[in-house]
Amino acid sequence: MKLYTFDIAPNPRRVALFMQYKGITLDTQQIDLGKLEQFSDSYKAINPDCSVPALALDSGDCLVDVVAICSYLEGVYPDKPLLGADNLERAQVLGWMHRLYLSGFMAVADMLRNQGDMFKDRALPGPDKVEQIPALVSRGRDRLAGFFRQMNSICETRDYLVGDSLTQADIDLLVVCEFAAWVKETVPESCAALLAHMARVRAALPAS
Ligand SMILES: N[C@@H](CCC(=O)N[C@@H](CS)C(=O)NCC(=O)O)C(=O)O
Repeated sequence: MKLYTFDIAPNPRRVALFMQYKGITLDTQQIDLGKLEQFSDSYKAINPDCSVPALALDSGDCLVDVVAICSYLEGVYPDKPLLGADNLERAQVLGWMHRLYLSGFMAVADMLRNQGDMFKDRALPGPDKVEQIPALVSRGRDRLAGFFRQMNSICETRDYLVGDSLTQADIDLLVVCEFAAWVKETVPESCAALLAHMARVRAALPAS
């Protein structure tokens, strides 16, 4: 199998940290989003969604969503589980990954992509033109502030989002909080429990 990725981008980073924690190494190719390589004919043939990450399997199938890639890799590399210890925890981790993507990643992405020339006509990833809506920048900022507050309240009640050890939900929360720096936002000092959670996750990850 082969992983197509772009290390500095947030969704690829979710997979990179998953692999780093579990000690997985894969044949990997960087698709440079800065050079718009995701729109090349050769990459479109691999992932018509023109996004990274993508995991091309030896069967000829290709997985193009972080949730699907992590789920597949967890099956192949079950040691040091990151998707929960049992069926219920797995459902909870997948639920969190979905929720963090919708309410956290999308809030930052709305701020990032609905202003400036770099994302002109690319307000959403994908092969189709999508016009920017400048009002989504301030809405994204408000959503992100609410997201930080809500996640802080949750982190006040537990060390890890699911169960009593690290899961991909915790890694995703760290990545989205760090992604906020792309729009010059940071977790505020008032969100002490969320900041402590970030430190806990960083400490649990092996050095890259
Ligand atoms: N469905 C994908 C979304 C991945 C995604 O949005 N990736 C971004 C990088 S973080 C991308 O490839 N963007 C391409 C672009 O901006 O044109 C997933 O959940 O993994």
